[in-house]
Amino acid sequence: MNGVTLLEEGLQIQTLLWTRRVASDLGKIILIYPVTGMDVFGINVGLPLSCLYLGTMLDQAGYRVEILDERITATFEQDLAASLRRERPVLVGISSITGMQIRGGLKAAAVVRRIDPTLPIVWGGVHPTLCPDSTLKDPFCDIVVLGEGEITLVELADCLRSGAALAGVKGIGYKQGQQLKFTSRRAMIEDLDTIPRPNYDLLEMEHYFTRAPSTDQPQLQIVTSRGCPFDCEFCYNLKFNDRRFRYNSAERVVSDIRYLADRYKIEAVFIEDDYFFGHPGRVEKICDLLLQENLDLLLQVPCRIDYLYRQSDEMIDKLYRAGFKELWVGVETGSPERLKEILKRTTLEQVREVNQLLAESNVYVKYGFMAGFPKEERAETLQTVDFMFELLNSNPNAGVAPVAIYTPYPGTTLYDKAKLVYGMEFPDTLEGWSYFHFGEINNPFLSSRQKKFISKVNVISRFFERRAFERFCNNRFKPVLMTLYSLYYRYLRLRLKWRFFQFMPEIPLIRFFEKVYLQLFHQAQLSKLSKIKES
Ligand code: B12
Repeated sequence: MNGVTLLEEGLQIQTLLWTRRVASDLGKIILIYPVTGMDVFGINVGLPLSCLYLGTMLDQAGYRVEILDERITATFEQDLAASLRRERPVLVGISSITGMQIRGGLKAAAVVRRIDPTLPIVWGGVHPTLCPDSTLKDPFCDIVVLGEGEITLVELADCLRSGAALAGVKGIGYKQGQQLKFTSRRAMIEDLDTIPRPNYDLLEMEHYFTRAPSTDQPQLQIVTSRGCPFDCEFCYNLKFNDRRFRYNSAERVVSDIRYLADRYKIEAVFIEDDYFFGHPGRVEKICDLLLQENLDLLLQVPCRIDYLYRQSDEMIDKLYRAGFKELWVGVETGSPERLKEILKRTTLEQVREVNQLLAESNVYVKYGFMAGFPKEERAETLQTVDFMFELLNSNPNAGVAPVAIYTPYPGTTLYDKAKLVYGMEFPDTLEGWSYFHFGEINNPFLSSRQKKFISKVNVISRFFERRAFERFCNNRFKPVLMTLYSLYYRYLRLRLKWRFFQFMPEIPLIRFFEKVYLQLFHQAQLSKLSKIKES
């Protein structure tokens, strides 16, 4: 095939596999992506990848898919009601992680029930998969899909359309009278290249451009792999992906990136994989293909420190030249003892050495920390704070995310420990879980003094990295805000030096202003959008 690169040739064959299964129209399906409770346009309102991947498969199978994303519309319930009245779908699918996103899902389900009480409501995603019983028990749930839903949802839709028995669909839970029935587990999709590239025509793409934190360049988001082989005690992967790591081929990854760059003229891509670097050979091949394709994009990607620690200077340089200029590294804690306890299987020494190395490159490395792990003492939280400043001071290209307050999410080892060892009580209903919001959970394994202290650290750590604060000040108040920042920063460094954290009246004020500022920012964007829609 003249003029077609090897890359495209291989994928042309692949694409053939993705052509529509049937010519005819099998009906409509509505997929819902509720608000997550921390949605800010341009910052983290990224593509609803779950609904996009599912929608693409359903579209291929002959269904007309409508994705309703509550984050991007001010008239969500009306839009949903109007769509239901316009045409009865085969099913309504709701995507949810644990926490506030469930609340939006329940609100949507209530609209469905009100308008069409017999219409099947299908819940899927991380939370329904990790807590299937309490999800399925909920009156606003008819069926749960466990794990990745691409194949299951198509089979389920066909089954509901034909009236066949649900028992024949693997990987679901459904109600039979008062009983909850679960079918056998569906095997995971081995070769992710068999999953079609997302059909972006299913979305109003203009809403999903976020900004690369280090450069503010417009970016879109992709995933190139699923799962992670490690067993960090705070992570969902153990249960959700069985510690398996599955991935797209290097050719497919670069072709997907190229497609986004060509079609949407983006300058950056956020790779949202849990463990992108899981297969070093694939990573190197991706770099070679990116360089060959000369895509010149900024790639933002999470990364484990031990991967970087094992790389040669040449490979770090190749990563940078290929576009991997923004790395997000979960360090988790500055306490060696806690680090061991949570089975992160990395060391602070590795972080120090890599940070030194990256200080000589232009890679922007952003470190993530949590505080409030079981048994964590104040001194250990202070070790975390000190380590954050050590990293910032020894690398001008380093950044730190605000210290997240550790929250025991379902399906994780620490969740089981919190329950069994500390007698922590967790919600046992879907509604109960909708109020399970990170950082607002009463962890019994911490003293109230420690909880107060960690909450302060969570707030003040927003000011540790100047560049990160500056990013939120791109408006006419910038000079004033940055002057206030510099003053507050000096005041904070003194408090940290003197280890004096009493009487911090500004803490609740900062929380309040931040919440209002982000909400105003988001609402302003929403109203701008609805005006554009109306025009
Ligand atoms: C992107 C992302 C976000 C974005 C979400 C918005 C967005 N889309 O941009 C933002 C930044 C808002 C976010 C925030 C947080 N996140 Co987050 N996030 C992710 C991430 C990295 C990718 C999600 C994704 O798109 N995956 C790709 C798609 C294809 O996979 P999927 O969503 O699992 O969908 C598949 C299946 O689940 C299923 N499915 C999903 N929905 C549905 C619906 C139906 C009907 C069906 C049938 C099937 C189905 O089929 C899909 C295709 O196979 C995941 C980790 C991961 N790799 O998944 C963490 C993850 C979801 N986040 C997590 C957490 C803990 C958080 C935070 C608390 C972190 C923090 N401290 O800030 C906050 C909490 C937000 C809140 N309010 O509660 C946890 C959730 C754990 C849990 N029990 O819910 C995850 C799993 C990370 C982890 N390692 O534990 N996050």
